[in-house]
Amino acid sequence: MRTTDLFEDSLADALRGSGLTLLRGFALPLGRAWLEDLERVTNAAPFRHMMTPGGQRMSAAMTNCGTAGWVTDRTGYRYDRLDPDSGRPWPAMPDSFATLARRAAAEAGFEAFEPDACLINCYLPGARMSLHRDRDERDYAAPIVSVSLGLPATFLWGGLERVDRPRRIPLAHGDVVVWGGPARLAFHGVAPLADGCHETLGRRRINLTLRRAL
Ligand code: MD3
Ligand code: FE
Repeated sequence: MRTTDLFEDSLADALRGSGLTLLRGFALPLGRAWLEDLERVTNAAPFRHMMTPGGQRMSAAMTNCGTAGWVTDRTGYRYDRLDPDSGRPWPAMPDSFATLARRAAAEAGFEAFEPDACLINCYLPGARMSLHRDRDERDYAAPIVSVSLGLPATFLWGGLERVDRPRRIPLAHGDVVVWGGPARLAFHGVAPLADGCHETLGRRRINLTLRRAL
């Protein structure tokens, strides 16, 4: 559709040189094996609504795989090698996840990206993520690769200051975003998820972020 093309063209202009690379449909087609890997991880380490240091439950449910996982509780945010719910290490990162992340990072100009952490967010209709920066990782030189699955969402991309008005970027099933360089410490969030039903994932959105944490 022509209006879509115009939107995508002006978005591409805004993204040029920003450090944010949008790879539409890069994760398509997702092999069956890929979704089975995801299910294996979420069976071993089920989604849970973590507590923020301020005492609020997060509206997106989360889990992790990899050497380290991102966690929040009353004491703060951190990467932890153990799942606090089970006391065991997080499930290993499936090769299929690391391979996709490496290919996407290379496409965006980041060679030799080796993720050691994968945060998996699950949004039901109404769930959101408020504006924040990802700054619990040790080395900001590594990019973050995000894979969107299931229901579409509106991604909010702010500037380097909290007050910068965020740009709204629609993300659909299979879209991959790579953030690095000047965009690495940008404020970002997710608008409340609209209701709907995705043909393979049902009434939810799942987002994976592959990171170099340790
Ligand atoms: C921009 N997740 O888990 S991923 C998060 O869709 C998170 O679930 C969102 O923000 C989600 O921390 C957005 C895209 C993303 C990830 C990291 C970024 C965007 C970013 C780091 C810097 C700038
Ligand atoms: Fe984030």
